[in-house]
Amino acid sequence: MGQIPPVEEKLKLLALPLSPEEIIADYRKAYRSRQVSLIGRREVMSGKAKFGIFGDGKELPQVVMAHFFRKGDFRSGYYRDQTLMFALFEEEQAIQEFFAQLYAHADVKADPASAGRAMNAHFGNRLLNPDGSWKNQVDFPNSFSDVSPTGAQMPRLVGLTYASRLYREIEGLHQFTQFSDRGNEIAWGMIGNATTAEGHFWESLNAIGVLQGPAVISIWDDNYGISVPNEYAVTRQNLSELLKGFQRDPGQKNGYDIYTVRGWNYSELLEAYQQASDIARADHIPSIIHVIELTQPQGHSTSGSHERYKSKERLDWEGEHDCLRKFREWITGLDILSDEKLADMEKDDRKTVEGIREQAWRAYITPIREEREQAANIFSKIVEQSAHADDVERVKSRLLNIPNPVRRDTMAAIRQVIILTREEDSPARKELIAWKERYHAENEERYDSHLYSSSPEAALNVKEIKPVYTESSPEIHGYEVINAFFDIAFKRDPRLIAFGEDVGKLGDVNQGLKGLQEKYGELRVTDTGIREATIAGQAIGMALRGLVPVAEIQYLDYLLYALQILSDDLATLRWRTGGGQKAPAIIRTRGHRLEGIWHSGSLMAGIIHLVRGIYVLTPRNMTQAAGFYNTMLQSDDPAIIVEVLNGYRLKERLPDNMGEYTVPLGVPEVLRSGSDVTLVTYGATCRITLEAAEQLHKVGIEAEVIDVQSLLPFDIHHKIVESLKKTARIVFIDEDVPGGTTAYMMQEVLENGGGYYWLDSLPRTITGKAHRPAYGSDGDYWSKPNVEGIFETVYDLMHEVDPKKYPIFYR
Ligand SMILES: Cc1ncc(C[n+]2csc(CCOP(=O)(O)OP(=O)(O)O)c2C)c(N)n1
Repeated sequence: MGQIPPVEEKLKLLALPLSPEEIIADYRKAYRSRQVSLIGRREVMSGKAKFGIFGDGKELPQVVMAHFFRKGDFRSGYYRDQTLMFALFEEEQAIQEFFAQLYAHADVKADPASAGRAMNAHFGNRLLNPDGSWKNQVDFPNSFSDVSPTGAQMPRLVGLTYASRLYREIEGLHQFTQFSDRGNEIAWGMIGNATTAEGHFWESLNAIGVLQGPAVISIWDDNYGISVPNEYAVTRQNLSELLKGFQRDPGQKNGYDIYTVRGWNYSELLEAYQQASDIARADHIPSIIHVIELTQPQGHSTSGSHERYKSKERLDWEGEHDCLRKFREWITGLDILSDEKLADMEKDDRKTVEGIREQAWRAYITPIREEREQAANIFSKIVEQSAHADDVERVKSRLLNIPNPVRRDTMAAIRQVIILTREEDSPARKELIAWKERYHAENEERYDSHLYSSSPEAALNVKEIKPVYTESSPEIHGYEVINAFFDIAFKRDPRLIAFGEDVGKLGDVNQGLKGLQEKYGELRVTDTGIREATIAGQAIGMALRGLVPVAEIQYLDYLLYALQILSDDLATLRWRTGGGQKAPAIIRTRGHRLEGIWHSGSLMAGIIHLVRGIYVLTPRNMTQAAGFYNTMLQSDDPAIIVEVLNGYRLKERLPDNMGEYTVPLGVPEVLRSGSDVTLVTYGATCRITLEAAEQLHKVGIEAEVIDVQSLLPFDIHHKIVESLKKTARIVFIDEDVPGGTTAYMMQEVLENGGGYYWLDSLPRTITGKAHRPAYGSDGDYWSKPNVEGIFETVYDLMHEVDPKKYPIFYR
């Protein structure tokens, strides 16, 4: 096909790097992708899938990009990238997987990107073996798992691209050939025009520009973000103009190359992508390709039609500039292939896509129908043995009449039958209950697994090694303890990279990394700009590429800037991919009490409730902190470690086995024993609670003080309940808001641990105030828990128990 010499001549004149066959193959890929969009939309409209969002109108730049995307490269994109994904991977399989996800096929083999957990068009390939270990990333194109918050793909792009630079420039990393071929990998970012109004976009662009990683960032500009045109989103309505400040000077390395190309123009696209990727790969110079004049033939998604907000003129323009139509005209115009031949191919291709879709549907619906059948068969047996035969029969026929059942239908019907026959005890009913239990467990596994690692490297599998002290163990400052640990950690693992604000030259604001940049180099202990979201993203991207990042957020209060990324991207990663991807990043920060509204926060409830999937560790001192770092560095789970801000200048004894000892997760420590009341706390309040316990002792009250140590996970062996069995009274203490982490701890102990059973008094909480902590020592005293307040609350509690023995003397 298309072997006519004049065509090749024409292509030569156009300086195109592709043969006629390759061009036709591109067209067919784009065409098949369009069919996926059209057929996919139909599936939603007919009720077989719940929601659909497709890549129509963006096909051409993506088939072009695929020519330059190599094995080992990374994609960090969004829901419009279906054509790229079909082009990068085995196409039939990729299309089948696309439909499987559209139907929410909850099987990792059918939907390897998300095992039925994510909405359609949330792409990502499996980077892990079934046992949770890494695959060889250099053996295939890599796609980071997508998330729905638009723009959230950008912060991690910082880390994906920066990893290439580190793999190239740090000699100690050259041995990790499973992850990188000396940093030759490009990180490809994709973003919609409207999403460029997000702060994440600009922050990431700036960070990548500073770090100079090999990123090629494509902006798919179709002039709209759902219904909102660029005039409401982009200053002067022209992104290319806005981006000019990022443009590198001729001959200089610093900055970006910027291309503006029309999304329907094949040769323009080829030239831009070839140039951008060549330069990025060879010289680590990033580029932005602003792809303009794109369209959205079916509108934004299946949730509404674009006729509501686009004018007739715009719709006509979109019809004429549809990239597929333009590409076809270009092919026929150059006589690469005739209109008739293309039409024949299109017919075949449409049939092919329909066939793949049908296979995906069968694979999805068949087991669900079979399970329904099995349940219905047991219902039939129950009918023969039940006094409620008619009712059960009705439930059964209603279930069997649902045209496209889901598992919920079967489960709900089973539960109805169990209720209907509650007074009966037939063998068939027993069989149904056993079947239900199994079915429930299977479905729990389908949707609940992989929140944390279950691999041999899971943090919970790291063996506890206790710190060892001898008479010669020196007493040193807390910051020196942390420093001693990191020195050992950097020496033993070349993959360890620490970065953050004031981390490099200064060695962090509290000196925990003091002197380590000089020792291990600027690339391993590195300063960054003030950009918490992309510090988090940088850690995520680096961790996904096999590095071991310790990303520092200077103060806990500023974690809020990074929290969205940590919550949406890092915390969900392993779960949303059904165990297909992981990013074992460590987020290091410091908090609780010091001075001032934004340096004393202890926003722990906000954090723990938003980052399930990341462990949250709250060491009370630097010895415990170092032990936690050591545990996490041996694991493949991510963690946030909150050091105690006012602990760096306090003296601690340096364990003799620094670098060896570990602190286990989810294991509280009893800091003081007592028999009257259990005081449960963590972090900075450990010290003041211990002081209060000493004062209570002086008035005859023996308090048991327990440091929970890690909030996620929380007391996995229910050690606190053991204390409660002894004391029958419990108080939860922290610096968070009322009803914050103390309420969480109470629920963990009383509900999950069954502690309510042992209570003889009302459980209490002692917390910070609902407002932020005020500045100064008095501000602190009246905003946060203090020794005297803890004393009085505990004394009140004991007074209720025995007013004669504990008379009130302070009111
Ligand atoms: C952070 C965030 N805000 C809002 C939304 C809802 N939303 C989904 S897509 C979209 C429009 C995105 O437009 P654009 O970036 O131009 O990409 P396009 O869909 O046009 O490819 C919006 C507002 C979202 N998913 N995430």
